[in-house]
Amino acid sequence: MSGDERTARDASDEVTASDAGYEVTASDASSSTHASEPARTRRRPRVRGKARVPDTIATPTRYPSRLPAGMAELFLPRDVPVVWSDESSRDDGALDPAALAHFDEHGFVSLPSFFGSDEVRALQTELDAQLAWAAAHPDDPRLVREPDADALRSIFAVHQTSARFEALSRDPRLIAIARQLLDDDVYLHQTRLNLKPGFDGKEFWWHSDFETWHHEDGMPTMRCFSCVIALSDVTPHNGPVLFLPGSHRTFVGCVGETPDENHQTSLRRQTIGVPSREAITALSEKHGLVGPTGPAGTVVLFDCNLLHASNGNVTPDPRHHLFFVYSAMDNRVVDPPSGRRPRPTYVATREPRVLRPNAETSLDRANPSSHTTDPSPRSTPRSTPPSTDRASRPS
Ligand code: 6CS
Ligand code: FE
Repeated sequence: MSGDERTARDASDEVTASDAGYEVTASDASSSTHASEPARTRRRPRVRGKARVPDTIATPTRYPSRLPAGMAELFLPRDVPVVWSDESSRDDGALDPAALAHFDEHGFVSLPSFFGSDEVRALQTELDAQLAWAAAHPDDPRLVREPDADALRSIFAVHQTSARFEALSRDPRLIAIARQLLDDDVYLHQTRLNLKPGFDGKEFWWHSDFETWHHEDGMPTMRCFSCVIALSDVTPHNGPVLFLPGSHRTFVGCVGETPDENHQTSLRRQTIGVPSREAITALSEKHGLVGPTGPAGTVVLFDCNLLHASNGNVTPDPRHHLFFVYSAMDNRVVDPPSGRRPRPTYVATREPRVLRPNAETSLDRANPSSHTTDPSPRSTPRSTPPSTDRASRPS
């Protein structure tokens, strides 16, 4: 058995960072986040060894990753809650205890037909409007294309390009769930459409979102989750998101340093910040692998550190997803641990705004939202590329 295999197989419960020469102490941990420590810290990673912080990490972090070649992959037990609120503070109308327990244990929960058929029709109409807008603005930086083709893979910051989706992100049901899971006011760290058209939709490789959001965006800790709204039926065949349930309780520190402007390639095909094949094998043997399915209107919630991936779509049927990434206000982004320039604000907001529930949801409106005004916080005209955002340049 190779050293890598041994490390990966021991992975899930014990910290193996001493091989890598790390020393992360409690005081490092608290100074690394620039945010208040979690109210209910369960267990700190016990990482011993001589301090040898690689050049890629400028600020101490309790979640080291992007490690230089030759260092060992790390497996750190989660040190913060998955469900942050206590029983008493849960909002009515949010997840029931069984759904909450499922999310806590497995790192995700599927809510079939969360949105009804009228709502789904309205969302699909809005999807079509977004695709038409994208076709008319092919150079907009919010558009991300497939790795080896010009086909559209993602549209980022749809809360800027679609008034309807922006309003949907503040649907009272979703806000109640977000507040329940995160126990705080919440903001949108990222929104996007992930398109997987029939025949042409390509895969997403295994990764933890938090690994990237921590190292490239400066998200302090795992107090964040994705809300995935199916805009088309999701079957076992057309590329459902696959999860390693339970993997959200292990942070995998990945080997491979971050290239400059990594997002320009990583959003098309991620190769940096991904666990080794040995790690994925070990974690899937330990936890199993699931791919929740359901009709359009199904909602899947998953923790920011849950390992996930999806296959390409060789079927004729599309698999289109709308993503809202909710994060706690207390978990607002800081400077990334690398000291590098953070990613553009259309990928990760740097000016969080508290989301207030929308009394009248966007779905009450009959027509797709207009693109004549951009509802982004700074009211950027839609013709202005968001790459010129102040926060996307070093300050
Ligand atoms: O890097 C990111 O932020 C994005 N990339 C992936 C593969 N998942 C999460 C997120 O959309
Ligand atoms: Fe992801």
